Amino acid sequence: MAKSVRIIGTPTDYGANRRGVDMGPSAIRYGGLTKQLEAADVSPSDAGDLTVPHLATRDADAGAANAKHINEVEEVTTTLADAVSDAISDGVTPLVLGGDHSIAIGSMVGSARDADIGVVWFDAHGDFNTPETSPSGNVHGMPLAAALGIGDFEGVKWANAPRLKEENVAIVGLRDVDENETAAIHDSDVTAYTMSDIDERGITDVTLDALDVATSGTDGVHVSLDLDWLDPREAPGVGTPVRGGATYREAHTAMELVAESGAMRSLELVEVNPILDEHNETATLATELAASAFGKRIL
Ligand SMILES: [Mn+2]
Repeated sequence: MAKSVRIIGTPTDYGANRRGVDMGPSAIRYGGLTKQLEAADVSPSDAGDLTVPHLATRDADAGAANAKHINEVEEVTTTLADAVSDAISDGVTPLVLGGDHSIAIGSMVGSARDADIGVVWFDAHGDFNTPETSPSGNVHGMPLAAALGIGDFEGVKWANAPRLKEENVAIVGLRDVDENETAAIHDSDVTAYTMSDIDERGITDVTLDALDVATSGTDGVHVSLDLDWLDPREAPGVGTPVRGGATYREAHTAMELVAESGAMRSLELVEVNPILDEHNETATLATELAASAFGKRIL
């Protein structure tokens, strides 16, 4: 029987510094997501988009300067956590479409609600800032710290995903990390692989190690794919592109290994920004990578 997948659109840009990433879910759907998933022999159903708060005067109402729009981010992630948890309870794999990367807090909290989970985090950035350390105050640079209970998020309670352990979190593909983040990652039990590690050891070894970290003693893995993990030549439609990223084949190989592990409990595709994209190629690439993560093969 084909594996069932529930598509959950989360059209928000409250965590980001560039507008437009809230249109990511539409762009990814338009990029052929359903067809790609069917080619991976899974059975997709689309739950539509979650309701996201609308602010008429967005910039004037930014909330705390060191954690912008924290109340809106809290609302979105709380709604998303329930949607992810409900999908898993229904025996369906949630596929979350962002939206900026702040939504990952909700995905992880929801995925961890009734299980011990690991996380593999494909990203150019550490996403390990806190309101105390963030240079920008944009929450999309903070979701890993938040979900691990690191940092003071203005008393917001979603920051605690009590069943997510640092030793089960692996970041893959780092190449742009703030000084404070470097210290925080070193001080934690999170495992981090940089692009240099991928250069030296190859994507297969690094991804298999990351999956070992995330599956060790857990019930399953949340896979968080920030499209800025890829090189901007492959994925130009992202808010914070950084040169020297994963190639097209490296990204597919990593997702194929995720599928082979059989451990993926939930998946999210984030930071696709159609306003910054070229002919929707980043969104289309996201649909292809999702298919690989769900088991699509060349032969
Ligand atoms: Mn990110």
